[in-house]
Amino acid sequence: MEKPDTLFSQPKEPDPFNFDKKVAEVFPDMIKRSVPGYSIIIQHIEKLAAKYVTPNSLCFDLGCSLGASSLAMSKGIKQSGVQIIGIDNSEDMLKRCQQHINAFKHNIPIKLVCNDVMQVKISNASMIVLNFTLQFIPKEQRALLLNSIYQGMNPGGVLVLSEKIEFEDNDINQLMIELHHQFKKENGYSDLEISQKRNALENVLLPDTLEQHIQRLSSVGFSHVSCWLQQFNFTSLIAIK
Ligand code: GEK
Repeated sequence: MEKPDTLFSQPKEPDPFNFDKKVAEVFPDMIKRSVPGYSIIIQHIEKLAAKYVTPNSLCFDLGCSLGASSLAMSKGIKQSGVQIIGIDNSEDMLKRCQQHINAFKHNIPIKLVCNDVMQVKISNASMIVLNFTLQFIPKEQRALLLNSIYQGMNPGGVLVLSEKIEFEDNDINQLMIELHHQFKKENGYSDLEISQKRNALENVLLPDTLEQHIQRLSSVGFSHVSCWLQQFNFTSLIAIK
């Protein structure tokens, strides 16, 4: 039974959001109730792994949290000689991730590394997942990270990039925020929880627009780029080298 997320249910001092032990404990419940489309994205990471992962290559899960995307890739991979590398800079998340990986049956080896994704050397990759991680990287470093992903990827490799987005049109932006908050309320979060979490994420999670993502992916060199899923202000893109 998943531990329910009640981290923002009581009034508290505003503190920037941090991926600490308390967040790690409730993370599966938190992400499902907060991120529209999350479960569909995880299901399709499995399907994309089945299609794109090639023999004797590496798969990277950058900002792996508790390993949901790594486990999805491992379920989908049909090829031999493949290794999955999960990277996260939160020790608390990775400790719990290791417990998840040990608890779930998986045929493909998954190695976990505690590091900043900006420091990771990527090579021989046929699939890379950035599932709601780029939004936490300083904006001026995002093109650098995508460039190192592109350079370390084999031709024909796939990147799945999922993000919270903002909209240039103010009315649409407001509407999407409202629809997202309604989604959270329907999932049992109170107005207090929604507003305290929103304050904690201010200046920590910095969204780009969909157009900025597409432009950045194209300018680092990806040949085929498209959004394949969007619900309100949450989206997932696919980029093929
Ligand atoms: C999933 N992908 O379940 N280096 C390494 N890790 C980082 C960095 C960084 N610079 N910045 C943030 N993180 C997962 C969900 S959660 C998304 C990803 C969310 C890590 C951070 O510690 C956290 O575990 C993860 O990125 C973001 O498919 O909570 O909205």
